[in-house]
Amino acid sequence: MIDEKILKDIKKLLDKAENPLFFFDDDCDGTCAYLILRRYKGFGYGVPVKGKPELNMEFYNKIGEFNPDLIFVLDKPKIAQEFVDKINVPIIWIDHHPVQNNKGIKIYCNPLLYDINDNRSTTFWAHEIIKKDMWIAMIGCVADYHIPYFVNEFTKEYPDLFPINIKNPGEALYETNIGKLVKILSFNLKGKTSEVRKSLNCLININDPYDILNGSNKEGIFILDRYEKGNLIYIDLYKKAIINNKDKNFLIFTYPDNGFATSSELATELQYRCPDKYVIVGRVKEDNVTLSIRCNKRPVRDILLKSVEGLNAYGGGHLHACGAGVPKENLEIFIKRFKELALKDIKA
Ligand SMILES: [Mn+2]
Repeated sequence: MIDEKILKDIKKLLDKAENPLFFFDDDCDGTCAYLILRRYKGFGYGVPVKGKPELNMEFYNKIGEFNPDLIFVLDKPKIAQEFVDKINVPIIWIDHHPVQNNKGIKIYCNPLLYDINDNRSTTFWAHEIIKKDMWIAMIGCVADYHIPYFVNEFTKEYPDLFPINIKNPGEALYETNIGKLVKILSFNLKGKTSEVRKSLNCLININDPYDILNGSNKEGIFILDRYEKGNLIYIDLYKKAIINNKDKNFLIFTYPDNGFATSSELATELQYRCPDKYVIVGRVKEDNVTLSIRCNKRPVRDILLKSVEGLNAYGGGHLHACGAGVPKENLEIFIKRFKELALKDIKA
């Protein structure tokens, strides 16, 4: 468990900051963590970090552009040491991916430092720090397949967003309005940078989740509208993936890039609907395939890491949910290795 003092110290630094800058992973967890901190502070620039798991020198120009006095890095598994070394501004890194050994981080807030089984989401820790915007905290936690301890309090306030009988994260995602909000938020984080920025600005200003669900003000309408456009693409891909679903142990589905990267959401939902299978969803863009891999029944990260060896590929993430990038020409061999290793685990 992360020490109360660390959480308090982070809040103090945020309170004192005159120009905080937030780098955050552009998924639901990273974004909700950002929203919780940013809404509390009332100002500060936010930079979504897309794609690659590392915050690296590509983002160095943001320091000169915004001239921050405090930097948050949220939900990014890695920060290039060179990036840390070159910056003369304190960095607070809140994350829940495998522990890294960077030097020069002011506060490294990662539950895995204290308990190898505690990988509660970045959003969860942001909420522990701020203790506000519980509805945003619920969205980020449920998106990361975790039901936080404050669920009962939340249900009392919003019974129709999260009914009392919901006990597991899969149900929470696919049978509740909080789950719908996860999808709404996720789809708003995709697409053109300028559109994503508009969505984020709306989310900073919305105080009631029903404004989104019912589209009852102009921010809510904008968010709902972008969601509905994305959802058409999503449903189409989902149907194709399910039709291809013949194998007993594996559900493997790839689709060509269409500017709407939704492998992660697809993989998570397919895993919920097909809990006995290893799920691999890949988006093919030019010569590369970006993969989302899920297996709730068995750990899958080691299988992934072994399968990418020597293939000019990368992979990583959580034990039961991870991602990888594989050159298209190596996809077949990757899948073959992955299946062999997974079948060994099934038989064991
Ligand atoms: Mn996360």
